[in-house]
Amino acid sequence: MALERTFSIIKPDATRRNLTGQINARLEAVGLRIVAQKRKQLTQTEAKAFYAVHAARPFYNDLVAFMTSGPVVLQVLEGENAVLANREVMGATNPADAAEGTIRKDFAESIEANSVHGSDSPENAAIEIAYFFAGCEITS
Ligand code: IDP
Ligand code: MG
Repeated sequence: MALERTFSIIKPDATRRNLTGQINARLEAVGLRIVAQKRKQLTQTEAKAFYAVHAARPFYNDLVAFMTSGPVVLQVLEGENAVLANREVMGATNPADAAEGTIRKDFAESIEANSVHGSDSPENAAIEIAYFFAGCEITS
């Protein structure tokens, strides 16, 4: 087991419903520590670049519109196997498939408006963290 960092976003559907604290409590309950956090309105450029891997998918333009439809909360989470631990507490992409007790099962509105983002690998976590946070903004 290794102390690891992952990147998380509380998405606009969740900030709109004032769920930041409830989602943070779920993260902390599974041992993830929020070592950096900031609320931000993403620009089109930022949302497009962040989801560039999905640029060819039919939902890309809708996804960018959704991610810029309101403020998000950008986070760096730290803990044992943080990438996997966060994916587990998030639940499946489609809330209809998400396990009981996961964030997406309990809060997501749809497969698109699914309340949270979490990195899918340590390599992508490092890239995503560096895109939104300077090293001096992250404190263990
Ligand atoms: P993930 O967030 O569980 O890693 P990805 O496949 O990486 O899922 O997709 C990124 C985001 O794109 C999802 O969280 C969701 O907001 C959106 N998305 C994924 N699949 C669909 C879809 O079929 N329709 C609409 N939006 C989707
Ligand atoms: Mg993903």
